[in-house]
Amino acid sequence: MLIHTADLHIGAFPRSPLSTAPLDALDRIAEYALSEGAQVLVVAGDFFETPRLENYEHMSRVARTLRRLAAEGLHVVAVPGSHDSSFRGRSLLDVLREAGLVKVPVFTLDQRGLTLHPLRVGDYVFYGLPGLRNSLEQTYLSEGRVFFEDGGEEGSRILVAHTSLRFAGYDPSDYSYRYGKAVMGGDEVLGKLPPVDYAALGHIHLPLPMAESFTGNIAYPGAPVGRDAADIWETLVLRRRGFDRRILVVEPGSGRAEVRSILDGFGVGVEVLRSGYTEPRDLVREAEALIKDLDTRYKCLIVSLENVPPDKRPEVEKLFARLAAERGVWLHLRTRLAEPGSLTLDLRGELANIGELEEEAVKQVVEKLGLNVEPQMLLELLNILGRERSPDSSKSEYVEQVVGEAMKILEEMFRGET
Ligand SMILES: [Mn+2]
Repeated sequence: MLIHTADLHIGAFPRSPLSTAPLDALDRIAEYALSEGAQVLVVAGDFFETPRLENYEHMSRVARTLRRLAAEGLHVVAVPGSHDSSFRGRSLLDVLREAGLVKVPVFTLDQRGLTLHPLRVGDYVFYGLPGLRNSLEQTYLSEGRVFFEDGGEEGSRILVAHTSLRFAGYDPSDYSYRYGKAVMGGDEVLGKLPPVDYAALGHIHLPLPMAESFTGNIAYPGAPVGRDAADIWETLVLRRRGFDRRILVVEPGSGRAEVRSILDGFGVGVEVLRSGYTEPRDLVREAEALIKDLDTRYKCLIVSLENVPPDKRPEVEKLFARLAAERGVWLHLRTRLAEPGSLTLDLRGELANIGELEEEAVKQVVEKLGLNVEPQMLLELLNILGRERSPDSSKSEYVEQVVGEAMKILEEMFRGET
């Protein structure tokens, strides 16, 4: 039996009260895996928030948890996601694999396409489809250029894939820009591949199908915590629908699996405050009452400032920042995205999600300004420049590293320019 999770995003919410929530979630999932007597814990991509996690305390905790699972004879199988593999395809998973703490199915890229190599673990044979930059894996899938290398292995075939698929009448790209374009439907993809008994997916942070238990051969468990305000918002929406965050317990059969959800809030409580007041103090008082009602380890408050007049916003923001700091609350203030200016971008989607929104914005800026630059490079540059300093590195180390990496990207960007 397998435990299927994905999108842990360890390292997300840096320097915020939520920064340890993904680590706690991993611990909790490990406990479930042990108590359910699972053979394998599957992490379908985005184990980490970034390819370089510089918080040693977080890394140590991950290593400790994985070592405990290894000691109990439980295997962890993971694939790189779109977040945790670098521009050059390197990932922290490489380090954990070398340390013997996770197993990563091998893939090779060549003229023919993407070839997935079998990895035998316990009763199962795993194939791993990584999330590639620019969702390149989608191209390979749609062109029918994903192959399984067949080692003649016996056992249930499990595909672990980090990609965006249309699913059970749900198109992720309709819903939010952040998932990129879903080129294909789940059935279509499975139809082009050798038969699998279960496709363990990652990338979409929402649980799909949104059912407690089902029989099927493909599913997104959804993220346990997520990585940004959009995910925290979704957690609230899930609860309003009587659902929650979850992991999946999977018993693969022949061509399909029996799947059951373990619903869990992973310690994250969320409240939303819509401002009807114009008096900042009233607003803060209302927020305090909401926070008091949260009895979870992690407290999140989303405040919509639509009704606060622009001249009062700085005061409101200051009051809320203080409140959040005092109460150890993760706070998200929602305002209008941007005032229309000379460069207007068409960024639809309900919520400002930094990751995918950034990607779309950069793409549009490059196009509208007619820049001769790969959007992906510019994004990489922005990521480097915007990186938080880890508490373990000195200011000068940090500056040296950021400048060094930024220079490398700049050199690459302007290579060939005369
Ligand atoms: Mn993710």
